[in-house]
Amino acid sequence: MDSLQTFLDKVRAKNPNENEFLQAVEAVSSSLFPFIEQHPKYQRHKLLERMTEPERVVIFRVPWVNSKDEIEINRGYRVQMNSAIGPYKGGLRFRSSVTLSVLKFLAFEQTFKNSLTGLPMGGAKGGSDFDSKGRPDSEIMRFCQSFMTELCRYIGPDRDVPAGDIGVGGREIGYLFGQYKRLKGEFNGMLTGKGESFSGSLIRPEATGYGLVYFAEEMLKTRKEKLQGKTVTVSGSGNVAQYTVEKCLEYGAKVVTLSDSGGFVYDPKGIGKEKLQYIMNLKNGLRGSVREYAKKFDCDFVEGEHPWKIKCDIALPCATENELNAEDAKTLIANGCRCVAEGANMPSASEAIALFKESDILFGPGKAANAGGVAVSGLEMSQNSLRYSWSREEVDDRLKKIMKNIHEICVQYGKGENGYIDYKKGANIGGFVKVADAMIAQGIV
Ligand code: NDP
Ligand code: 2IT
Repeated sequence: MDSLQTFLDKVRAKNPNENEFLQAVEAVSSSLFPFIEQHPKYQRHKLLERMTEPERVVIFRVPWVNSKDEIEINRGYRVQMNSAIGPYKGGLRFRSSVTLSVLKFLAFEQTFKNSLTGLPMGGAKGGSDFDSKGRPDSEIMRFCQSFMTELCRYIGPDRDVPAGDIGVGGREIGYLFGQYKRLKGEFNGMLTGKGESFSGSLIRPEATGYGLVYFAEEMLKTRKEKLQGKTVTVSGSGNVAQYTVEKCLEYGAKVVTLSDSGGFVYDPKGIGKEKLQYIMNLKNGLRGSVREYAKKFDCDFVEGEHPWKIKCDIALPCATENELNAEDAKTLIANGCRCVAEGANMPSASEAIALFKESDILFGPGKAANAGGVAVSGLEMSQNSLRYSWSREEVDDRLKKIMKNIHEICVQYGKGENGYIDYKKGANIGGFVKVADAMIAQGIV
């Protein structure tokens, strides 16, 4: 078996300039190498070498015609990373900054995350460098139709099941579903996050944010604390952030920030139910700026910055990767923050995570803390196979149990002799074991 350094050198040489992907691989393998060294049964099989090589990557042209009768060309992707434990599963991201490196990091993380849910789902991610901001629905529909015209060859309910991510919500999933059905003549569960009226699961829109808060509450419990009465900073203002705020309010916490690509708002009075409804109306569909919130509710908008300098007990990054760096971590720690749980994928830089650990702060990595979204996607797949739908209570109850179980797995593999729970280590090892066992059982494929 190669040393960690030799392994990483080879991955770097094979994937030059893929910074996000390399960052994720480094973070995961630094947890896994010591574990594999202690467990000889995982050593001969080149598992990490195989897990860092996607089973398949599809890159395709997405041509379409905009409202000014101009032709636009976007690039579409699907990274099918690992199918050891189930059909490929993972979201689609539509954003101008989408690259192969970003989607490879997300597909790699997804493999471990999906394993942690306990449901039979492999890892994948896809998307396009298309940005819907400022575009009419008719353009978004035409783009989605062109994207699906190619993607439909590679997906299916037993093959690969995409869902939403940044820039892809219920509207986009609806258009994508309609085009797949038309092309294939099949009404099936090839996408999750579908509308309630066409076999989507209840609670799927809420699931990532709700699951994050359930997970954070479990983390706090290990220190005999709870969310009630705590001050929380949240970044982002999209799907994950919105339902994170909703559940925080239900648990009696006070949320004082939200952000978007333009900056953040600080509302020391707290973002209550009505203000949250304003944010939902502002961001969903037309995708306005949170600057409007600051004007409407007479509070501060800080342009071009993240909310981590605001004093809080708990920080929940819910926007995007690398939005919380080492400086931010130092500020959070100095201001008395005691718990950071990631709603976004890889929002914290590696140096920030190391600082949290050094300072004995609870840190919940995305692959564990935000797994509620894909978990309810998995439950949507189950319901579609059954041709049946469960009630809100039933799905929410299953979601809670899954988040609790993921927390237990993190404790099982991450608790050190000094009692500190290293959730990053626990999630990486806990996610790895099931995929590794399945890969070994299935031979060299
Ligand atoms: P949305 O598109 O609904 O919202 C994204 C939010 O993040 C928006 O407020 C957006 O601002 C902001 N944002 C995006 N890029 C940047 C940036 N570079 N700097 C600052 N803000 C930015 O996406 P989601 O809420 O679905 O996704 C948020 C995060 O959660 C992502 O990391 C995603 O991978 C992760 N995630 C999502 C899941 C899901 O089920 N949707 C499941 C698990 C994780 P603006 O409005 O200005 O674009
Ligand atoms: O990052 C994620 O877990 C998601 N965007 C959700 C994926 C899914 O298939 O529901």
